[in-house]
Amino acid sequence: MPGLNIFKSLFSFALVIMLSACGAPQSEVASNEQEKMTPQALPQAVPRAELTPVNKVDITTTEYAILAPDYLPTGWTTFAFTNRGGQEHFVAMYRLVEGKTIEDQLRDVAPAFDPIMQGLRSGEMTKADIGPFLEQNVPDWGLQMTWVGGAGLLSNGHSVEATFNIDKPGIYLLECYVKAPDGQWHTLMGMLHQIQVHPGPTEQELPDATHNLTVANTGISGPEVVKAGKHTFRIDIGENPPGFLPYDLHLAKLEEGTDLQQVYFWMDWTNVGGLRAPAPVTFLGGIEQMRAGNHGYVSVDLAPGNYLWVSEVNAANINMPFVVIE
Ligand SMILES: [Cu+2]
Repeated sequence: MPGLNIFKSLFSFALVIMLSACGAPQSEVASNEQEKMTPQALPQAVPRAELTPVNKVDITTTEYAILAPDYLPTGWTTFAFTNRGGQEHFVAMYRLVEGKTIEDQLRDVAPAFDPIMQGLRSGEMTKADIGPFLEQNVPDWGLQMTWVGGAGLLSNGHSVEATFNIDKPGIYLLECYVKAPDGQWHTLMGMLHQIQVHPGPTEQELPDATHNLTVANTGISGPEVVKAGKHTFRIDIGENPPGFLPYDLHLAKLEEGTDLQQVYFWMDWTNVGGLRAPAPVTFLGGIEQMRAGNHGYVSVDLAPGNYLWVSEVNAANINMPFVVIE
């Protein structure tokens, strides 16, 4: 349903155990083909000693704020994300069209989403009305932000590291558009934060991935069993879904009796009750929306149990359960 995806984009609002865990350090020019080579054979454009470390940034969420820097350099960036709120939060990052700022977003784009949810709750609107409503009530530039990543859904009291590439200077926003228990958007309650990005390093040392995941229109490919412990998942966005909003990928801990259909329903903000706190599962982080061809990393410490990778976009199809063993 393209209209819905457009709406979403307007709502400025990722038994084979890869035990060969520690690959060689990769410069950002490393290709997938290169990754398949042995560590000894991996060509490097720049010696490791000359690579700049990934920029590590502390990000904290509360109700209702995103505590983050106001300025950052371009380049690979790790969000060391802690959720100190009581509700689920995420931190999606996108670049605005040149010349636009958080003031423009708050005045011209974000408010359009309130009447939509009110209309959906009351039954006066259906999902089919969302796209046309936004086309009439949001300027074109509101459709044209560039999603670069950020840290995925995180339950209260948890921490995670998400690494992604901020590729160009510009005005970026961090946003959480989870809904409060009363249905109000976190965005409009204070969870929109502007970051001005200036030119940074070009050759950086990227995380060593222990596992690889790829998100495509047919689903998610990756390991179905992993060992307990600290892991860094490399998440490649292989394709874009139909419509405007690219894929993201979130990690959820499944419990005995977790209703997967309920989880998939919850991932879709256009559902009344969708993305509305509290979530039906514990979220452990993830990577936020990125266009096809990009990738990011999620570093988490996993205890034995059952888990789920799931995207906000088309969650009923773009998901993959996996098991963590001793
Ligand atoms: Cu939030």
